[in-house]
Amino acid sequence: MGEMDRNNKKILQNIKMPEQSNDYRVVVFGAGGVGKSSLVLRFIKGTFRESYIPTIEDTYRQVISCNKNICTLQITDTTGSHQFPAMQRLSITKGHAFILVYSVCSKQSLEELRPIWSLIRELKGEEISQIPVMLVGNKCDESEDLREVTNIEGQTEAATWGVSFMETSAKENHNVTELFQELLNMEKNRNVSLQLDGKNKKKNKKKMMKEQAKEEKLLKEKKEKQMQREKEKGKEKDKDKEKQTKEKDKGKEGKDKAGAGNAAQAPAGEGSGTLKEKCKVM
Ligand SMILES: Nc1nc2c(ncn2[C@@H]2O[C@H](COP(=O)(O)OP(=O)(O)O)[C@@H](O)[C@H]2O)c(=O)[nH]1
Ligand SMILES: [Mg+2]
Repeated sequence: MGEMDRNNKKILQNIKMPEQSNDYRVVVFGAGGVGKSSLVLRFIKGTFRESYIPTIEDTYRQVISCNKNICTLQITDTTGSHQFPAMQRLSITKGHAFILVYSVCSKQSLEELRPIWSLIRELKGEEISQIPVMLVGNKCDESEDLREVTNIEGQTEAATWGVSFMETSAKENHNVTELFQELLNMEKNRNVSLQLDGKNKKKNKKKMMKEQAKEEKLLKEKKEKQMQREKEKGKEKDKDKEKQTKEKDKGKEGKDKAGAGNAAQAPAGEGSGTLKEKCKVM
């Protein structure tokens, strides 16, 4: 049993490892309509759209450098305040850095960030002082008479929270790359940067893509193998049942054969036992 548990642990670790070691996860929070998706899309794709399409939850990936290696910057664009609480907590727990967006044209959108900030502090505990957080006032391109939050008010709020502050415009592409670069600069536990090592940029990116494809393939293969084993286990059982019923019908001699049947099943049984456990763990 102990051996089996250890094996299961090993398998699970192998499956999860690539994601944990290579990802830097940034989560974007803020009320609906403040421009979260616009900021992310501007940064990732360089595009902007005037229309408002509510987001469920999207994750975008970009290759960045991390301790002189390459890793994936994973940006999660959340739904805003209507996010499911469990999903919100999970995003926070898994997040390495946070962008809290309000619209400078809506005081309420700044106020709506407060409970999210409290939750981040609560879930991160003491670790919070090490975590990059940026309060962002978006739509700074809008005319002064539409403004409800001044730059100073935003700065003051950020200072009270003990986080960094920036005003942006996804529309006019103002401070967007800077926002993400600043956030990464704040990370003290590893050296993360949007700039890939100049010379090796293309090579690195290719290598990264290759590695990711390889990891994905491996994961897929593992899952397929697991499914295959499950299937075989099912077949073995059916066969065994068939055998047993046949042998029972045969009578006396049948008992020995049923015994042999069980013995033959043993190795497969061990394998499928492991799988059963694995399913439970997962
Ligand atoms: N003026 C202006 N409008 C913006 C800006 N960013 C987003 N918007 C608009 O605000 C609306 C909501 O944007 P969206 O990114 O979908 O908000 P989300 O709900 O926070 O993801 C859209 O109509 C955008 O075109 C900006 O920087 N300036
Ligand atoms: Mg959105």
